[in-house]
Amino acid sequence: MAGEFRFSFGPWNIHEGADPFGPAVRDSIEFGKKLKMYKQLGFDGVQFHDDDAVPGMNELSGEQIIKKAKQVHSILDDEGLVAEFIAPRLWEDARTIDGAYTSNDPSCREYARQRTHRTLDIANALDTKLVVLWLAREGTYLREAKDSKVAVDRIVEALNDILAYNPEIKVAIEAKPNEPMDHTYIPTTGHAIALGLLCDDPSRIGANIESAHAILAGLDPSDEMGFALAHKKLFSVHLNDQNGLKFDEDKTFGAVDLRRAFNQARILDQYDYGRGGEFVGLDVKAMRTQKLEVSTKHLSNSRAIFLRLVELARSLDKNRVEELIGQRDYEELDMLIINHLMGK
Ligand code: GLO
Ligand code: MG
Repeated sequence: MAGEFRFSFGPWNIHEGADPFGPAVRDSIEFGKKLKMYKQLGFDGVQFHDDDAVPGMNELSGEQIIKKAKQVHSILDDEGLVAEFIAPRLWEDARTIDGAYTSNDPSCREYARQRTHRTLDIANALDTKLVVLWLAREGTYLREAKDSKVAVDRIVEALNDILAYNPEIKVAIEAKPNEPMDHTYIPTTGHAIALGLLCDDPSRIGANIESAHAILAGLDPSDEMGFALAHKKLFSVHLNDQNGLKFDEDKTFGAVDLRRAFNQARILDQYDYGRGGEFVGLDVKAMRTQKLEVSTKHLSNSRAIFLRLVELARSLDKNRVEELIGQRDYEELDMLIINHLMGK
């Protein structure tokens, strides 16, 4: 039955529409108001950057940070919401200009370590055991600027530090091949999982697969999901869509390539994604043209499209699929899928 999935998104997915070439076009919605929208839109989980939960955290003491995070926890309780994960925002501070864990400057790497400890304190206060690491600036604009072998060693060191700081924490690495960097060190799910194997407790390192990031790496997101599922490493997903190789668009799930989205919904449903408490997470942006009053449709639409595609995956004539696979008649299988998606 479609509907057994739990959905999440991050407060940054309700946004003002600024892009690198133009300012905000919508008023900001205050955090408390955003939280009130979750249930109305059909969502139960909140994804957090550390400073979404505790704004201005670099100016606060460790104790103050924990106190503020606990207040957020009680607001979540009041709204009937839970925190899905916390992600350290390691790409805005001046000390992360040249990367965080892979910075060439030891004092900047130490900043990243300390900041991550505070993130873990926030995770604890918000009662989530999952940390997402989008390694935004762990890469280069210029290949000769860093040593790629040393960079991987340093990321492993940072992961081991996280594992040691809180033995209950699991880390979902959100691989992305580019943007803001030219090249990153952990561009795909395969890299993320292999990285985990170098760590002190590989069982606690997995992946958060974002559809658009896989597409930007020239890969099919559902195959990336299959790879992670085979390794029991699919800790979270960031569903969205992407129109070819350009900037990271974070479009509504299924809005570009319905069949590609169908295959993601299908594999997640087929292998009981969510049974272990995983959320169907979205990472989608409203178009800049959208007016404030209707600037959350990308969220409810993505959710509705996902559920509709799950229904389609379930109603697909599986015997016929098997038969056509047996006959190796993939042209007919192609038509079967297309007809099914077209409601025939
Ligand atoms: C950017 C990423 C970003 C992360 C978020 C959580 O490309 O998708 O939005 O998902 O910061 O770490
Ligand atoms: Mg993402």
